[in-house]
Amino acid sequence: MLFKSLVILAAASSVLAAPLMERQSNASTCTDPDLRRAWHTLKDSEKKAYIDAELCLMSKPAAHGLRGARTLFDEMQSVHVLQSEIAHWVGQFFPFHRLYLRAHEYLLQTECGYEGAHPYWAEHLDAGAFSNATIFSAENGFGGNGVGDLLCVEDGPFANYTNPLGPGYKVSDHCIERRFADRVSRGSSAAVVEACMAKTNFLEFWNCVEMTSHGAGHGGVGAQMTNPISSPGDPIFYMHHAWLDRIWAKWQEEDPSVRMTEMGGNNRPRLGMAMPGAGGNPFGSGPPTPGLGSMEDMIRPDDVPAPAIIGDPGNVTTLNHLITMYGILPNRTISEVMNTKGSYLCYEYD
Ligand SMILES: [Cu+2]
Repeated sequence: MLFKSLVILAAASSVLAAPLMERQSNASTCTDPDLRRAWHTLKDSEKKAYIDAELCLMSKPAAHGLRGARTLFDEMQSVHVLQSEIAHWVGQFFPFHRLYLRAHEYLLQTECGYEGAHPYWAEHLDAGAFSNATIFSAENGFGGNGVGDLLCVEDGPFANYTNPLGPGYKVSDHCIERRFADRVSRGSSAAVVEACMAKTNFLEFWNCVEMTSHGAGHGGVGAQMTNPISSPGDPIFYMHHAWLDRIWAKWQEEDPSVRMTEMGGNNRPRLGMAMPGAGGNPFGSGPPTPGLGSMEDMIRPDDVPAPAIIGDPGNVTTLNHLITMYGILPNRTISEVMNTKGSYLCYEYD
């Protein structure tokens, strides 16, 4: 992608804008997909380009009027805060996060000149040893573990960021917090992923991944990442979810005639699944997170509107279900994001 962009840049600057523009749903189909690559395979210069673009989002003022957000980075987080309850333990868990990642990538590209595709964290390679993962390098990664009572990440590029959202629905300034839990991160292992990949229908596959690999990644990084509402306050969130999106894409590719249109599940979380383990780890995986408050603290403020479910009149998630990005990207139906190489999205994973 980077190479491709450079070629395009050399060819004609007016053409450069084309791949960065929001693709329209009626555009021609995807013939030259962007390649989303594993973080550890990127050159140092490519890692730096991604980190610099994320820092750029953290420096640019909010532009979409989302509550509490000061920067574009915060606004991305806010899109998750506002919809957490209808984006987890529901049918749109995978499609929502797929469009959400595209929104993040789109802002990196259009607002901050990022020319690469969204990388992912090949998390299974670090399962059981997140604290040693190179992605948390201070020099060319996301910085390391949190320190002190507040669990603040004090090394690496994001050490000085003040995040105004979270924990949960709260609007309160805090650092980016982490507390690695290597035991919990074992749940990101290749064996666990394989077990989910072997599931033969979408409902079993989705529940398997959300319960295991998804929770292990959040719990294994710890602190802010264990919060099901405000977790995108840690920029590693996007790398974790790109890995999960890759798992879904690879599963879909194993039987595309069925799995590119296979959707289902409930539109609202089953009782007890949205916020399991009140006072503990809300992803249901890993130890309680001291210093962040319990789930009881995460009272929904009156000014947060109840998330709306549009396009699905019943309680079963269908391809007509509308996913909203609060204006960062136009709303899309689930059907439009089912194929990463379709008429709307155009990328693949290595
Ligand atoms: Cu999420």
